[in-house]
Amino acid sequence: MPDIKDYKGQTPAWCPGCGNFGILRSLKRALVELGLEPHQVLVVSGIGQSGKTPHYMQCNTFNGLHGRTLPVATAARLANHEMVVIAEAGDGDCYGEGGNHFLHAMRRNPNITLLVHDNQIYGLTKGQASPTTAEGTVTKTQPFGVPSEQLNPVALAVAMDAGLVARSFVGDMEHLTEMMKAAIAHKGFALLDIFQPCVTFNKVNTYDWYRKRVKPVGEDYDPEDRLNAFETALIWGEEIPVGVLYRNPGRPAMEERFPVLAGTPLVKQPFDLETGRRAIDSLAL
Ligand SMILES: Cc1ncc(C[n+]2csc(CCOP(=O)(O)OP(=O)(O)O)c2C)c(N)n1
Ligand code: SF4
Repeated sequence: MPDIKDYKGQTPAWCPGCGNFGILRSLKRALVELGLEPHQVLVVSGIGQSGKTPHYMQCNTFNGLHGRTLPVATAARLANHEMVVIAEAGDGDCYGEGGNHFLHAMRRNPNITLLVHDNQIYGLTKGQASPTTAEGTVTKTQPFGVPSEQLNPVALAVAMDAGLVARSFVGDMEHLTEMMKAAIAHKGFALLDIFQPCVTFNKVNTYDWYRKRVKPVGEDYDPEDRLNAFETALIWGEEIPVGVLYRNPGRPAMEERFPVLAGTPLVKQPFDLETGRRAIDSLAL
């Protein structure tokens, strides 16, 4: 049985009180509770405070370019469909720089879990507005207030018929761990948008701000009712629903659409250098 200590990586350099600590702890707990050993897991990230997560874990890891976590995660999953692939991203990283990849990952539906550390700000670069920063918010680079409308990532994901769409808050680590387990267990693309207070650069969306608003969906909530899920995803204000907001277990995962991936993972298939060389030569102009 795996133990949480098996996943221990470098000591985090996040600010004391940062919401990222709760995400890191919950992820390790979720993996252990699912019985996954570090060698079975790949954690991929882009750039940002969220992007440092792989440094703080002991498993297969890859820290890539800003906004590019999803293409790397998708390619890794196609190369080895036995690997559990977790993509970590910030709200700026995923919904800003990586917005195009976010849309196309939802269309393709690879079996990966996307954890968005949604602190509603660019943390690493010291507090510029991100796509989820509320309109009108004053930041160092938007001294007259953010002029654009706030992106609603969960409504967008329901509209895109993403495999699983969930939201949680680091202030309730039990809930967060359960949501991570549901996202990882889902066969297909799973988005988990996580409210992660940036205690240094976001003085609006604090632990208290979230605590007053987040409200788990009830036991009788049906995540497979897409119209209701869309209405629920649109609720934002004094009350913000959290939980598995939408699920479509019927969509085939990307891997299932390629017959070549049905059996042995590509990384375990024999590689013939001569065939590879001929394929490359045939592409040369
Ligand atoms: C293509 C590109 N644009 C901009 C940057 C500079 N940059 C590094 S981190 C960062 C902000 C990260 O914010 P976010 O993705 O919200 O993550 P957080 O740090 O809040 O976790 C930016 C703009 C970069 N590294 N690459
Ligand atoms: S700047 Fe914000 S997101 Fe970055 S480590 Fe500090 S509290 Fe966390």
